[in-house]
Amino acid sequence: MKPRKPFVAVIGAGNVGATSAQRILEKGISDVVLFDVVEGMPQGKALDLNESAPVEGHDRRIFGTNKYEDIAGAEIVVITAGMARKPGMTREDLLGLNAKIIKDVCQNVKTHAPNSVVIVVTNPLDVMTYLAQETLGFPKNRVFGMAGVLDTARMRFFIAERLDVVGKEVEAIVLGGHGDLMVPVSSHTKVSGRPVKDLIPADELAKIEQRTRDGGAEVVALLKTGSAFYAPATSVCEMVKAILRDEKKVLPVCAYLNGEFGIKDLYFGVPAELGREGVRRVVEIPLAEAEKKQMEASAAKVRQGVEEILRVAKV
Ligand code: TXD
Repeated sequence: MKPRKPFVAVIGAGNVGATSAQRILEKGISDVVLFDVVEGMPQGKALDLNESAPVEGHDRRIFGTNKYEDIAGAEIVVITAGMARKPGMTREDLLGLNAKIIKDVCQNVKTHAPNSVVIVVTNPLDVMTYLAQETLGFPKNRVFGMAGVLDTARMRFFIAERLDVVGKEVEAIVLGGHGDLMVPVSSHTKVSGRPVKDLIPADELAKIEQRTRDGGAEVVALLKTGSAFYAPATSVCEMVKAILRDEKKVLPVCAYLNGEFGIKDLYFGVPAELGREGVRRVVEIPLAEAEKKQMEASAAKVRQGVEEILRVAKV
């Protein structure tokens, strides 16, 4: 049996990859091909997930594989292959380790799924997305990264928890690089239509913003053996759905910038409209002066990482 088109290929069947696959199947979005280099592991997880379908009541199928030929025809390729952080590690510590993996994966994606839309998840996210596009050579709107949906979800939860409301009532957006300098845009944050600044005192809001920046590390410190995967997988699934269903939905995405927000030749977290062809356009929103400065600092840090990767990976 083969996956029914349009289907999604997930590269890396670890925590984020397998959980993303689970979400895609259980929400009935598409069939999935799950690839990993570890023999038997993607096949085992696929079998386990297929066996859940009768109880879950969906009709989607997943196929586990160690052969890149099986991703041929995928509409979307989600790349989660690579190392995750351990306590005390920054995302940047993963740079050299994951660069090799991303290059290998992307060479294979280029050969076997040349028309796909590619979502990069591997950290350090903004730099790996840049490297992925360089290696793939695909149009830049067909290669982008997942981080902003996750960072924003974290901020929405922290605000919802503080105000004792449901998370979906909180509208927020976190932009910039997926690192310590990410930019929670409180000037655009609203709860049931009301500006958050009218609901939470400034000093408490600043703490929530900082907790958002440290959101990944907070989970890593508790888990000790790896990093977050439930909320990351939900975020991947949200992007996959927007693309496959051509929703033209605006989400915070690590997209290629060519002058937008005053930034050039960089993959960076910005609001972007997603549809079947990938990023349809970057949506520029007005920012407060302080937020603009934070965006500049974050972009400078991502650029440093890109320069390092170009040296290390010799693209
Ligand atoms: O917001 C975000 N972008 C992120 C990113 C949120 C959460 C996790 N983030 C990063 O995703 C994390 O820092 C890692 O770099 C990746 C994957 O995290 P995950 O938690 O899923 O890591 P695992 O469980 O260790 O899984 C990684 C899998 C594992 O099964 C390896 O066998 C596989 O990657 N792997 C490979 N697959 C294919 N090809 C190659 N070369 C390869 N090397 C390892």
